Amino acid sequence: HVLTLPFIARADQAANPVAVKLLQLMASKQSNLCVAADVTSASQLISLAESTGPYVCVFKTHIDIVEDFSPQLIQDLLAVAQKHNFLLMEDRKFSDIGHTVSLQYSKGIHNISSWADLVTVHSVPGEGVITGLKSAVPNLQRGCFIVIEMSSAGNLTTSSYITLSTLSKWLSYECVVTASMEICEKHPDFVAGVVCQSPNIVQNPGLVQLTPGVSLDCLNDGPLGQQYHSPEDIIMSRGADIAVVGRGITQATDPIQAAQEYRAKLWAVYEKRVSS
Ligand code: BMP
Repeated sequence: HVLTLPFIARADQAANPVAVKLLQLMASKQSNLCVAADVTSASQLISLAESTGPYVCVFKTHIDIVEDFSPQLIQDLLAVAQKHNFLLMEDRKFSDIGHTVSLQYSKGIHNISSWADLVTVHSVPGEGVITGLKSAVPNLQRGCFIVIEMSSAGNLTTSSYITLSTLSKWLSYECVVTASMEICEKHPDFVAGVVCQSPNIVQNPGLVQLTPGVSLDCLNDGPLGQQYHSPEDIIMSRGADIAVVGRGITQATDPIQAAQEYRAKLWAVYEKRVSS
């Protein structure tokens, strides 16, 4: 079963080269922690990468929120990624037609395809969104994560309240998951994994499940809609391979200590999972 298979064994079964590298890196670094670096200045971004870098497998950015963005920031980010051995994920959530996403990926001031090992993409536009992204990076080792379920309250991707009266909602949810997984299977060279909240969506051991909404201290962020779960819940019950932690680390009094604590707790639950 996927959930009890160690990352290193799954690396042999991954088709996307970034997924192979990621699973190997997770095993060697003993980290299944992704930090969500939702900060708005270049200096904050670099100092967060420097301080949390030793403890993460993936450093996830929203590069369009950085107010003083410059190409130098990317050079600095790449240097820190190399120094601390983590991958860069730009959480762009591409969601347009293939032609447009290929331009959003490889053009503009952020030139995402030139530096981000991984990007996120919504499956809503259909397969063309993947072919569009792929067409922009014919000679680069790049990968994407398809967003299938979201962590936010009231999102339209949940099956958690299945009753007879919501049967049609459940059926449409099932269709979205199935169709999204079909896209994954059609593009194994480019799809590294999925972003979701439930176990059993990922059946292929070569795909990685990334799950946001993790906190040791909070259950939600009030009216903004984020919903949090514990490391135990996210790894054991929800099937996460990588847990995404944002404010739990970025807004901690001591982000280094918080990153160490999240890494240790998340890794311990993973070890429990594979030995069960
Ligand atoms: P935080 O832990 O501070 O709530 O941050 C969560 C991060 O994960 C954010 O960067 C957000 O964009 C991302 N995310 C999420 O919260 N839920 C999803 O379903 C998908 C996401 O990418």
